[in-house]
Amino acid sequence: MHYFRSSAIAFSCIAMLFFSCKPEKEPRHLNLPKTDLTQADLIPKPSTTKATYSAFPLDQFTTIHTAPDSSGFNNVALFLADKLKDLTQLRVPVNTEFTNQESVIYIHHSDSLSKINQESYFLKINKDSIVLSAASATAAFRGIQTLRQLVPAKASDSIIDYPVWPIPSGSINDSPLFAYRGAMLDVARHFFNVEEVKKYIDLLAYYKYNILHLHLTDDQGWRIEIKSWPKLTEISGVTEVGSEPGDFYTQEDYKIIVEYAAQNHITIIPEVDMPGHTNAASVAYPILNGNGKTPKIYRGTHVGFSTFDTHKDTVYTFIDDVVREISAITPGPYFHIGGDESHVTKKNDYIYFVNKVEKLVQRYDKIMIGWDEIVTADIDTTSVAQFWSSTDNAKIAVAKNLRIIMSPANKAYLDMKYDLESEYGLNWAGYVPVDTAYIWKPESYKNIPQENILGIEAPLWSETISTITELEYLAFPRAIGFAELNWSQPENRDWENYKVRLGNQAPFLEKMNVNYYPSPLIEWKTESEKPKTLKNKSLNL
Ligand code: TNX
Repeated sequence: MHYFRSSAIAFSCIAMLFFSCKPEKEPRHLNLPKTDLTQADLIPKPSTTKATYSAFPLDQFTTIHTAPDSSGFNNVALFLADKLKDLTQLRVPVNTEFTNQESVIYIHHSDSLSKINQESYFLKINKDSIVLSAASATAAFRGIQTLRQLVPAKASDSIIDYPVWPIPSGSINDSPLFAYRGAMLDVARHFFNVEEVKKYIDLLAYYKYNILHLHLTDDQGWRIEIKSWPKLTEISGVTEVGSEPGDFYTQEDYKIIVEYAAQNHITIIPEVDMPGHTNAASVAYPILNGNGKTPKIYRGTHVGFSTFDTHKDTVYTFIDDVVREISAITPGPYFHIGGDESHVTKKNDYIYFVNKVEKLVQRYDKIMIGWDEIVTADIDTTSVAQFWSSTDNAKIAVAKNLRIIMSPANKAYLDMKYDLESEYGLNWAGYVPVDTAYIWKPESYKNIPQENILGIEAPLWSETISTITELEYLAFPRAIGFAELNWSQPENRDWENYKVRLGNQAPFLEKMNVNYYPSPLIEWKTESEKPKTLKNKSLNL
């Protein structure tokens, strides 16, 4: 039985002539299931959710529209249409002239929401429309992720002869707790190519991350083309930990990553680690070296043996060129200078170095970020400290009223093993099972005042991983928990409740072909009844 009138279709299509059109449907009372929006498996959990227990029928009649004057919203709508196609095979038209009044997803800018927070959105799901009001295009993008998570995996059994995906009705009011919701990927110890980074971005965006920090240089390799110092990648772009060759990003590759991240409303932060962790740079240009030894290619995993010569003018000319070239292709506001584990740099030299490099970073209009050791220098209050291990440094950062990124290794390091069984990872900061990664309060950790905290960043160091499959094993599911700690209000976070929602992410993760660690703490709702098996891959260390 068909629910549309052929005459109406013909009339509408002729009237619209050049515009793509969809057959109009008659008002119908579909036999859709009762729903409860408050029980949806949303991660991160939204600020407030109210249910109205019916459903919006996502089907072949659905169209997406954006307010004509909302810049950037059209792209968000196209993104949504693309994801709905992946989920349902439906081709949902965006901003076509023909509007089916019965099944519209309408996305628009709201002035009142932009007064609350630039990422605030309000999602109202009715029986015949979905209205997404958003503070900005970025806020709309975050709201779209919520909507994606509400589309059921399977179409509903209904009395009609075409598939319908019932979206639970009600309203969601949502804003992030932290403005900075980050992940870090070490592409220096092992290289991950553009396609692999894009896949990581896809997954991060789905959980409302907005920062991806790339650790681009270290003792074992230099991963970003610098045109004025070509040997960096010619010599040190091709080595990494273990016996396999490394690789690097040309500036064009890097721009592709930056652009792809921007489409996902994610900012890329480049890191050039210095004055320590610089063996690869010194192998390419020995004049930079300051540890008194002849620099040699290094494929091991020890840290703390390398340093730049902090008193040479050439070193600062070099850094100026590097910061200038990378900043020119980095639209985001930050430049990360590393600054960690400079064990063979004298204390005063370290301070002198960080002070000088901060000025270089500022010359190129970037805000400096550094690992927590940088607080021992005389840094500006505009600079940002990334807390990873030293509580003393965290105290200094607070005393200096710096903004702080929270990456405590014993909670937020994605490269720590989950448990004794973990195939990959390190354990110098302890084991970090899925519950330990989730059950802590970033907003009140180590007495750091919430006002100083920008948000959590979860670093994934790559000494023990060399493939995307291994990356996924360490990052997932823990990265999903950090997404919730970063976004959701503390009163909305609860391990028992989170655990269930996490288990229900399995169909999504499987559809995305993510090799997540099937932690025994979680009841995974896999599509197939088969237990999830791990893909083994030996490391060439
Ligand atoms: C410490 S965290 C490091 C990295 C290692 C990591 C391994 C930090 C700022 N430095 O060089 O890769 O531990 O977990």
